[in-house]
This record gives sequence, C-alpha cells and structure tokens, in this order.
Amino acid sequence: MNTSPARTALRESLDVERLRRDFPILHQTVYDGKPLAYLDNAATSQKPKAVIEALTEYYTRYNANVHRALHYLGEQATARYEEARGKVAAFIGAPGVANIVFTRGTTESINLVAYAWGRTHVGQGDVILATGMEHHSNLVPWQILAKEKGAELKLVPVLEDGTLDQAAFASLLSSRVKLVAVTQMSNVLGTVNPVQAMAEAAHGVGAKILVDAAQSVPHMPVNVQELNADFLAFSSHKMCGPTGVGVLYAREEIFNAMPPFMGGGEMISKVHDDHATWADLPYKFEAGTPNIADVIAFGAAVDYLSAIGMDPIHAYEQALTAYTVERLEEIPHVRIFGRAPERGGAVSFEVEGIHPHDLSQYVDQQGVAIRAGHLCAQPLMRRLGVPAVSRASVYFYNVEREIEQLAEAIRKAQHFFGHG
Ligand code: 7TS
Repeated sequence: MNTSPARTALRESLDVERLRRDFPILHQTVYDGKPLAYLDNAATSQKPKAVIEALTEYYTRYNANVHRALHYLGEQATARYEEARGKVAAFIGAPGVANIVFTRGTTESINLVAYAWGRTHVGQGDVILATGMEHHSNLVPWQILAKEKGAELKLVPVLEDGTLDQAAFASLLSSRVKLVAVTQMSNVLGTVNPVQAMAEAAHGVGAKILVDAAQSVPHMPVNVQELNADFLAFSSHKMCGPTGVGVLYAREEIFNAMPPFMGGGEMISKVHDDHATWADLPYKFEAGTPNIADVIAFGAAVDYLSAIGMDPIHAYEQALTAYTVERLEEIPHVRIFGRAPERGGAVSFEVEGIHPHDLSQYVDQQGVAIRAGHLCAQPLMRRLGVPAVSRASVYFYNVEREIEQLAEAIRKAQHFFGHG
C-alpha cells in the first residue's frame, strides 16, 4: 500500500471518477483489450459531452452566419457567439469583451501580434526577447519579424533545473527591448515562469510582454490583469474545447493602436473605392466568417471548467504530477527533464538506451498514449543535449492507475529492449 503525500493529496481533492464519466472517449480499450490511458494532454485535451453536444446543438438548431443575418437563427447564433466571448473574458479576468479576439489558436494569436503589432512597433536595432524554452510558435514568428525589420532576437537562457535565468533576463533588458515573449508554462519541462515579475521588469524598460498561455490557462487560474500582461494567447483545444479556436487577449489601447491583421468582411466600418475604415474592437481583428460552431462550443468548455473550478483543477493536477514524478523516479535508468519548484503537469523524460519514439510506440501497445519527439522546442532539445524526449502530460480527468499503467509499460519496454 502506497501512502505517499502525493497520493493522499489526490484522494482529498476532485471527484475524478465522476468527472471521467463526462468524457466518452476515455472509456474504451485499445488493441487487444488494453484500457486506454490518455497521457498526451499537453498536445490536446479530450472533450466532455457538454462540449460535443454544444456543437451538435448549433448545427441542428441555429446554424447561421453571425453579425449580419437579421433573422431568428442569425440572432441566436450571434448571441451565443458573443456570449462565448463574455465567458472567455470573465475566465481570464479581462476588463471586457473588447479585449478578446477569437483566432484559430495560440499560433495564429501570436502571429497576429507579430504581423499587426510587430510590423508597426519593432524597427531596425530594436530587440525582441524570447526564452530558450519557447514552443516554436512563440519563437519562429519573432525570427521572421526580426529578420524583416533588422531587429535582434535574444533568448533568456534556461538553467540546469529547468527555470529561466532571471539574472540573465535582467541584464538583457534595456530600452532597446520592445517585446518580451515568454511562455507561462513550458510544454516540455512543465516549468511555470514568474510572468508577473517579468511583466513588471519589461514595463520598467518600456517593453510590452506577450504571455504564451497555451499550457497555463487550461490548468491553473490565470488573471490577465494580475499578471499585467499586454498580450496573452491560448487555444481552446487544450482546455476541453474544440480545435480551430484560439484567443488573443490584449489591452484595449494596444489593440486600438494596431492596424488590422487581415482585411475582409466584418472588420470594416466603411469601405470606399480605395480605402476603408475599421470596425470597433474586437471585430477589427476578426475578418471573415469566424469559426462560429467551435467558438460556441468553446464557451461550453469554459462553463465546464468554471463549474469545477480552476483552483481545484490546479490542486489536483499538482498532486497527480507529483505522483507521476514519484512513480517515474522509482524506475531505474529513467531521467526526468526539469526540476522547477513551480511546475505543471507536463513531465518529459528519457529512458536510457531506448529511443523516445520506440518507447512511445511500445507503451502505446500497452494502451498508454504519450508523446515523443522534439515537442516543437528544438532549441530547448539542444540545450538538454537530446534530439527528442518522451512526455507524459496529465489533465484533471487522469487518475493514479493510468500513471501506474505508464510505469508498468516503461518497465516492460526495458525488458523488451534489453535495457534496465
Ligand atoms: N505554445 C505552447 C506552450 C504550446 O504548448 C503549444 C502547443 C503552442 C504554443 C501552439 O498551440 P496551437 O494550439 O496553436 O498548436 N503544444 C503542443 C505540444 O506540446 N504538443 O502538441 C502541441
């Protein structure tokens, strides 16, 4: 009988077995009858019935284009679409709906900032400061911008324990820095970065801060005003919502000072033969017919998470992550990457002598879904000195027995591949 503190904390938090019943996909066996253990939540989360039903309901009862149709269905669709915006604004503590632009995902949100804000606010000799643990989607857009503008892109180094080198960050800050682009939680190391303090420091030199919240908003309470973020980006699909929807939050005065990203229908006020004026926020940044169905279902996902509460979700995941680390550490020849004191539920590791791709394929045959590869963080892989890692990532619907299934599968893999 295991009586670890992690296990005790787990027992005392969420009623996970009840919540699991909301997720039809979790209750199946794969291959020759292995129970499915889905531990790839950092890539995408599963969807509860309420979200799946919101999609079906939209298409069966009130499918219509938004913001234009003066008929019953159009008004229903518009009302639900805008309701979702209000739910998202409240969920992240934004002052209002003008701060919330719907995009296709975190990647598009960051590119919107790079194109619309970056091209007007970053010039020759300016500095963009990102970090050595960014996902490619919070790095490549800045590389493109820096190259085009003759600006310099610098990276805050990652320390041995998986935290950012805050002394280096302080020394890299100067009046030349126009933007600090940082992830709130690393999708590889799990590290939670002190973005509130980093925002204060960035503002101290007159820079803006963009927070990549793709891995934080789904897992912990996030309040944009407490963080003092200028921009914040995240994706619906990592937080129980559908794919194809993301959010860009920005301060109103920043959005107002930005030109549009894309031109087209719905983002205009008046169009003349040779020029146009722009719609009010947030519509200025939502050209064309938006992803109506998925935005509405995303609203249902936000309702679902809010009803459970982000504090209990966070507490449960902290305990389950600690339990995951404990179980993996017991296995000989397993090395975990990242030891940050503040961390979330992405646990990357290597098993000596077994390539991460072979390992993930082997554990998959045992019913366990994990991810292997560079995890869209090649600069960080170089820093870690590995071409790829294996990663288990939990959400609030995961349970101890799935972690045990993973540990057992790794031990079996060690026998199979003749290591350990
Ligand atoms: N930023 C971070 C920190 C991420 O983890 C991801 C996706 C993105 C941005 C991009 O989000 P998207 O919704 O626009 O694709 N991360 C992962 C992952 O770790 N495995 O698959 C996708």
